[in-house]
Amino acid sequence: MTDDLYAGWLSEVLAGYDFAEGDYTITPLGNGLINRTWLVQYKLSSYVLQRVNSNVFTDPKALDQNLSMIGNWLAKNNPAYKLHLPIPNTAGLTLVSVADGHYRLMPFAAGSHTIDVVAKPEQAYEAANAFAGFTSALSQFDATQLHETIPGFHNLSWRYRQLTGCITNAIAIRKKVAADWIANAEANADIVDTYYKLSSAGLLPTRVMHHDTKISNVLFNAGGQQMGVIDLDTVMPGLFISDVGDMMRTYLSPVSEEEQDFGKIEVREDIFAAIVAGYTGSMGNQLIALERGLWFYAATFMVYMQAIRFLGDYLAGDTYYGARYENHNLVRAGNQFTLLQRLLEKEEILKRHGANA
Ligand code: GN1
Ligand code: MG
Repeated sequence: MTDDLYAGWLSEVLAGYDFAEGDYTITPLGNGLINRTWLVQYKLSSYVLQRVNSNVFTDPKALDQNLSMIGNWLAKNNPAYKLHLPIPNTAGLTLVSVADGHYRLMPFAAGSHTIDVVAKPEQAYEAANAFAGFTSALSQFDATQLHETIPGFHNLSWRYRQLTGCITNAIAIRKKVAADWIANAEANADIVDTYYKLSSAGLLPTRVMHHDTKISNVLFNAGGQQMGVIDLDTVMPGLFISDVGDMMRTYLSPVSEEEQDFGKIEVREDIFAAIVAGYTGSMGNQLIALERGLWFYAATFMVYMQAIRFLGDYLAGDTYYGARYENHNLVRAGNQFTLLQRLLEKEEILKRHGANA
């Protein structure tokens, strides 16, 4: 069945959908770091049940409101675009609160599957097409109406200040063990300066961005074509560099942020080109010249941000991401700083791929 810890809460939530106990099975799903997710099979249908991590999403109602604003707008203005939004329970609620926390139930898209690693450029192309398709479907929706579900989430100036605070407050031993990576963060802080200039100039359009574009958040059909995007909690107003950059961060290397052997980290140029082509495929006519000049920067921006988030969490005692082994978040940070290095080594050639878009 499922983690016993949650079993009682899950059946309470499902009772609100009139799912009778005994008529469904529950199995854990996915490997996200933040929310807990289960697959529910009820009679002949499948659903995704998720518990919102309210340490991270401190205002779950804001998250729920964002999705209903988007859902209502799409139903009226762009019904052909399909999103897998939470289903109302018998009381009409799409966010179900029980004593343990807040839950949502989403339909599981029939015939879909997800993948964990980008094995070939076609997959990167399809994913980029899916995320650009999402932003494009909502291009006439006023993104500034959306709540920032995590304030400052992709604000690199703020993330850098957060790191500085973590360095100041860290216990001596952790600060010492992390010294090389702290130096690395400081040595690459020009990425923060560029972000500051870009964001304060106010020339980049505010768009509806997904903010978590890892490949496991894309649905694929049996033929390998994308069927849309999932995991919508971090959908917020944002900048082009977030979604494009997070795809680069998570697709370019054949190994993930969890890899401990940094020698395996590399940047695959054909994947970079496929992300650019896939994104342009759905958003090409909407991107402004400034955005089209930022493909490479987007990659460095997101890799650097993730590196300092892991580093900051290590210094703060692993309170955000958790750690499954000693120094886990330091290893994750080192992995991302290594990926940044591999990217910077290929700056010229990658910029050429971007210029061809
Ligand atoms: C978190 O929970 P998950 O794995 O979808 C994080 C992302 C990070 C990612 C790194 C709300 O996403 O920003 O990129 O871990 N989400 C939040 O694996 O912090
Ligand atoms: Mg997520």
